[in-house]
Amino acid sequence: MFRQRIVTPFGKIRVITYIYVTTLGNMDGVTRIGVSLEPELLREFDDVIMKKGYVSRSEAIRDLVRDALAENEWKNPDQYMVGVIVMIYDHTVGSVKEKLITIQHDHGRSINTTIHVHLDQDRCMEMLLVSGTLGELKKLADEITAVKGVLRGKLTMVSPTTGNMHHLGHRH
Ligand code: NI
Repeated sequence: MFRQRIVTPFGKIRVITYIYVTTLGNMDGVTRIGVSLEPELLREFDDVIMKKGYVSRSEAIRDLVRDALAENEWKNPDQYMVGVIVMIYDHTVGSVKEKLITIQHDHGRSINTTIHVHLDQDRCMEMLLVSGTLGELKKLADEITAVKGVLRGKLTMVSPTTGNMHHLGHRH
């Protein structure tokens, strides 16, 4: 039995959980393992993976493990990445629009395209197609999500060399 820390991509449930894993056997080229979880955590997990359309827990856990391993690859801030920043903001809050435009001009060379959608009377969704180093893109996403009035921000990056995908989410 060993302890494995897995970072889940499901923002609303516990982000970090400890799963105790026991090897049960090795058949058909896969190793079967047993996972012990608190009942409440398992209920939340089942709920989320059902809504996401997973047909089995194994498939969901495999994706979590792949995400955790891919995340581990991206410790190099100089790694070139392409991605998208999605944000929801309330344009009636203070000077949110001016602040967001200033930040975007400061990072102009990392931003290829922006798409703006007016969601309702107050809320806007904006998507930025970005490319640059991991460090630059994280800094840009952090600056955006720190602006008062930005309700939700998410950076999704793809490594062009491996095709691995990486998410960084923020909620205020
Ligand atoms: Ni708008």
